[in-house]
Amino acid sequence: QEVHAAEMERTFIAIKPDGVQRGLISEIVSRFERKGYKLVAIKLVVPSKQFAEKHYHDLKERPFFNGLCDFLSSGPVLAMVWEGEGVIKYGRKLIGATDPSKSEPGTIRGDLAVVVGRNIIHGSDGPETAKDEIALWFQPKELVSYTSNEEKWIY
Ligand code: RTP
Repeated sequence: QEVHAAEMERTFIAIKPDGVQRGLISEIVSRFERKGYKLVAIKLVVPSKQFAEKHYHDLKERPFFNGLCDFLSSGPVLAMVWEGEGVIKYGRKLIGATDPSKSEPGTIRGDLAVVVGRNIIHGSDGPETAKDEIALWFQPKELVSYTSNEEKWIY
């Protein structure tokens, strides 16, 4: 059966420089894979400070904005787009609360991080931001549409 790939929801997920440096790429990618979500784009990039400021533009007024943008642009970031039913909201659930000291065990931040300034991963917080962030980080041709054999067992 053809799975409704066209209208499937997509979210932007990034492993921040701390997660990359700590060797957590495979651990994090595998959690999204095993859940049943589909990877449709992935690349390793070192964002410029200006790019980081664009990504976090909503937080411009926050006291930690400058440090946050410095940090995001301090090294390689693994940028990804994941697709699946409910992936925006449930992806945030897999990630856990912003502050790892409050994230539940079993979540990515709960299991793998300690402080809010080094919380290893970012995930879009809603459909609008997902759309904007995917467009900011990826060109349309970098998003790969394909049918995986597992889909008929997931949906
Ligand atoms: P993210 O966008 O990275 O998934 O995080 P979030 O929505 O859970 O949290 P948000 O409030 O949007 O904050 C974005 C990132 O800013 C850093 N942060 N630092 N008090 C602090 O020092 C502080 N608060 C937030 C975190 O890296 C957070 O992920």
